[in-house]
Amino acid sequence: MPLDKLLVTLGGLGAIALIVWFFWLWKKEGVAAALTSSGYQEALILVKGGYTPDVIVVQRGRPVRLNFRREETAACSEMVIFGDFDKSAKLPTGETVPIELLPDKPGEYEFACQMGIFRGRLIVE
Ligand SMILES: [Cu+2]
Repeated sequence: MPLDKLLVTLGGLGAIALIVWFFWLWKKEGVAAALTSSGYQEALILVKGGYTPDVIVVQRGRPVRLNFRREETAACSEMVIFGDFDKSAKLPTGETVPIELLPDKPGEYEFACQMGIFRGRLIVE
């Protein structure tokens, strides 16, 4: 195949890939926390084999309350740690444990179990 034809073919394939990605694969990441009447941005996070949801989106400058509910007994998820906010909490099985944060800078902040196996992210916009 001559070089110019090859380039046109490759260009066409690239355009198709871009279109497929844009329409079918691209979606906004994460779950937005709900603003409650108390002024908190709240989200419930299920802890079972990981965090569900594992990406939570909040707005900066408003207090955030993340309610962790652990529904397993595996030692791995015993604690949740927010290193950037210097916060951690024990998560007894079957209890809902709130973690309150005040994110004042936009960015992405990781949270994880004590061994760093389960991971999630808090996106501050
Ligand atoms: Cu762990």
